[in-house]
Amino acid sequence: MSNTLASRLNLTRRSFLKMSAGTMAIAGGLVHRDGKAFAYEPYLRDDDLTTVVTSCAHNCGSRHMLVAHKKGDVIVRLSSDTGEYQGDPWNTDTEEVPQLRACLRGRSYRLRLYSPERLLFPMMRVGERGEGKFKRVSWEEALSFVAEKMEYIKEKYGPTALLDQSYAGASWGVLHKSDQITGLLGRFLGMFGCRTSSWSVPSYQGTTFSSKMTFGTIKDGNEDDAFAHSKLIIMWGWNPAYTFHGGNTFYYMRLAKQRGCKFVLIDPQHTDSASTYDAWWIPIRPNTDAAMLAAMAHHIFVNNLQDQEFIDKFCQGMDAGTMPDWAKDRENFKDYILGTDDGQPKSPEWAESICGVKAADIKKLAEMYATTKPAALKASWAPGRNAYGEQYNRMAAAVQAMTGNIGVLGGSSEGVGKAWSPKSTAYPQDKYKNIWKQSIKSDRWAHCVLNYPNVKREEIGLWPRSDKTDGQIPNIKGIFWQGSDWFNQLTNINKEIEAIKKLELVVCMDSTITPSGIWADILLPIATHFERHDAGLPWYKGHYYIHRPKVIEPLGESKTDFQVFTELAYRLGFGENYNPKATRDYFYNNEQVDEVYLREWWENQVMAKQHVDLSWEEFKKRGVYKFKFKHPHVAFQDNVEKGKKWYTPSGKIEIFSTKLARYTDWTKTAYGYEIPAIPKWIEPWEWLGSEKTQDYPFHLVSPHPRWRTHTIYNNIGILRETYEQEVTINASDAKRLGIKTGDTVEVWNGRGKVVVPAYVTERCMPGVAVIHEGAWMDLDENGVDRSGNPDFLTDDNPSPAGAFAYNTVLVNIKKTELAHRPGWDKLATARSQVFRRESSF
Ligand SMILES: Nc1nc2c(c(=O)[nH]1)N[C@H]1C(S)=C(S)[C@@H](COP(=O)(O)OP(=O)(O)OC[C@H]3O[C@@H](n4cnc5c(=O)[nH]c(N)nc54)[C@H](O)[C@@H]3O)O[C@H]1N2
Ligand SMILES: Nc1nc2c(c(=O)[nH]1)N[C@H]1C(S)=C(S)[C@@H](COP(=O)(O)OP(=O)(O)OC[C@H]3O[C@@H](n4cnc5c(=O)[nH]c(N)nc54)[C@H](O)[C@@H]3O)O[C@H]1N2
Ligand code: SF4
Ligand SMILES: [Mo]
Repeated sequence: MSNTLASRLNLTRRSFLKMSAGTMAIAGGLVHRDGKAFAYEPYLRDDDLTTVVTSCAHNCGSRHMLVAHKKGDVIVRLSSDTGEYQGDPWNTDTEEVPQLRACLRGRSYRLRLYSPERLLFPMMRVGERGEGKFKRVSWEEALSFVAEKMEYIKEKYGPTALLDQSYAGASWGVLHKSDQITGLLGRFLGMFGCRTSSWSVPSYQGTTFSSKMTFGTIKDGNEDDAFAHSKLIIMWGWNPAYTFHGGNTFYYMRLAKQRGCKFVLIDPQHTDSASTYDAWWIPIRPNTDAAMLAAMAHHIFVNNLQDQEFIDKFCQGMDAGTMPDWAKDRENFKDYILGTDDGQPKSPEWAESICGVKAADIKKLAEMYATTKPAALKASWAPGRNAYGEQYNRMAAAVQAMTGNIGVLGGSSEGVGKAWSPKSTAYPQDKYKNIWKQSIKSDRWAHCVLNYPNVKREEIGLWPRSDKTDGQIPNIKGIFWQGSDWFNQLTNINKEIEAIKKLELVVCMDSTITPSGIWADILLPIATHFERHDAGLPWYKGHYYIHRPKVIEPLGESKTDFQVFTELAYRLGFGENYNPKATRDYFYNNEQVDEVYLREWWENQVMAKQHVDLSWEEFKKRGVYKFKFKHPHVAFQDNVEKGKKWYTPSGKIEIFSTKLARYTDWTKTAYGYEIPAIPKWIEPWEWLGSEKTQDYPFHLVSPHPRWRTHTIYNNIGILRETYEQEVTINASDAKRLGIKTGDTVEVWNGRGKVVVPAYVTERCMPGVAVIHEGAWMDLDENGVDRSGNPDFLTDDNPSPAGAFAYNTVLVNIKKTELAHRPGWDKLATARSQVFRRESSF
């Protein structure tokens, strides 16, 4: 760094020298230069190793313990919870205090940590965007580049020009966070004064809407141990054997099974969860769930099986008797179901033609659910990740309520399903206020960029934060990805590819070379959770904290996100405000500061507010703290047992929503379109009942993979051996198309084309195709994706309440001569060689 640059950046000579020395010290210790760092010594016994308790990470549905066994600064083995670390006897594993045992992904983490795709140095693009050509640069060059571009863009395009696309990759730590609400990037761009936020959650935006409208909160979930008390569990679009929703869900469901619980699966595919629990499988046409639930409600009403006492006491708008006085003339739920106003009873026979489920089955299930007490209808998110997905979620809540299964142990009111709340943030929240300049629906950024300024509010789900900026369309010129691989994961990637060409700055902060990173201008190498100090939080279910010490030194030149943002903030003039406990040399010396944040979090929040009687030092020594509750946590138990009001305008469970009923001008809302005040079946824009099936006869759903966390772990060879990225289709469809298992096929629609092998089975209903999300996109010269990433086929058109319509997709399928490449195995390794060869080593 030159002296002029040092003085321009307002560095003292002392901090300048420290920085230079630090840089050299790090370069001297580069791991990949040191052959020993990668040497395997296979027969090391535990006595020869240091054992460190930490937690697994990422947005995977759980948060388990990982125990690192290391030799020097290298992790040579990973194991998991044995029950002993919280101070209990070895092997403690009870219903109250279960072990937090890692899955195969977590146990293979070493291969991700030390993978060839690991990003070790800052890299700058030298070719065209997306071409994948980068050169190694110093941190100094990288940060100067970013800071200068940021100032230029803000000056030229105003306060909404930088798009925050942080997401949950670094989730569920308390200090190194990447979410949109309390994450590090939001505050950084906000304090800088140039930020468009991305407001919608891909996972469950329709469900969020539903939970808020119906219950006034998204904390409508029980803790997983409550499942052990159910007599009937209906897995509605839920496959916990694959898509984890909590760390011990399966354990508690197995307890339920052992105690005689019956299981049902409503899903277009017969899942491994259904096999495990010997569930009654009801295959359903995708996206028709609201119709089937309406038909169940119909059968329950006409046979008077509803819990009328519960309805009268706790619900608004379930029937005429529970309508509020001010809306007596409006349609209530029962009238809609019986067809009083529109002349169409939503009977099982009506639903049969929509859902492809026999009326007799709908009646049988409705009776089972209404008469088995307690029964858990777990309405998962995938059927709500659809066009009008919010209607499915609202309908499920209505059926949960009419059977009185809310607020009781063994029942379920999930929705979003948040339950126990950890103390989740270690920064002083007041100082770090999230600053929003403008907010759009996350997967409409490309639409916004391509059509600016001729964009209507509802097209991008514009959510005004203040009157001053109300209606102002953001002029997006730059993107930051931190903890997200969103270029690979949002809808309609081909549209994103068009839009990214118009940007002037694309920054990717990641520990790995990712498919998104390939499209960036600058890659900043980020230390993983093994290389920094933090505490791990449960993912929605479970009540515990896991300490995450710095297990090894950061590989290569990686820095934590917090270090990078703090250093950039100093360069941009707000460093002290951004990270008030740090001084200017935090980029090289962060450990004490992080320790202070974490200790304060533990002492002031966990110990003081959650009545935990374990000192910070003791917590660090043990590595885990598990809460013991007297009873399983059940959402809304106090409402039902003690008369507490729900957080809705009426204080009741709102089947008829006060808020929705009172909107008059929908164009003034982020939704843009009318949403009925009671749940209704609304036909999706693409489904097996639509005319588009003439060209695209298959309905594609893209669930989450068992062997990956979205895109994470796609490059792990041993996990790869357990699966294929493939399209699953029914045997009768395959026969008609002349396709056998293992044949390479192309799957396409008007938005894109992907190439994958086929898997032929009876476990997927006819007319339905399944491709798991998260494959690393890999384009050929004609723009065809060879990896089989379904987001080349998904549509970015949003559902009115904001749901990402990931599962509302029609496609066609045929055998092909085109080549499938299962992600980047060879390519990635080769590519990472390119990354290194182009560097100065
Ligand atoms: N292993 C693993 N676990 C994960 C994740 C991961 O990437 N990997 N991701 C986590 C995250 S971020 C999330 S959001 C959750 C997602 O959790 P979910 O939304 O529950 O999971 P999905 O895997 O998308 O879908 C579950 C089931 O829904 C079915 N389905 C799809 N469309 C429909 C429909 O229209 N109707 C019906 N009835 N069924 C349908 C699918 O066939 C699938 O079997 O999972 C979390 N858990
Ligand atoms: N077709 C289809 N597509 C979908 C879905 C679907 O059901 N169908 N589901 C959607 C859903 S629910 C979700 S949640 C999204 C997930 O989409 P993403 O959030 O983009 O998926 P991840 O693969 O988890 O990407 C997280 C990235 O963060 C990085 N990371 C991890 N830790 C850190 C850290 O500490 N710092 C930094 N800077 N980076 C870190 C990881 O290396 C990884 O590259 O996918 C969505 N896409
Ligand atoms: S479920 Fe998630 S947290 Fe648990 S070990 Fe697997 S990847 Fe890690
Ligand atoms: Mo998600």
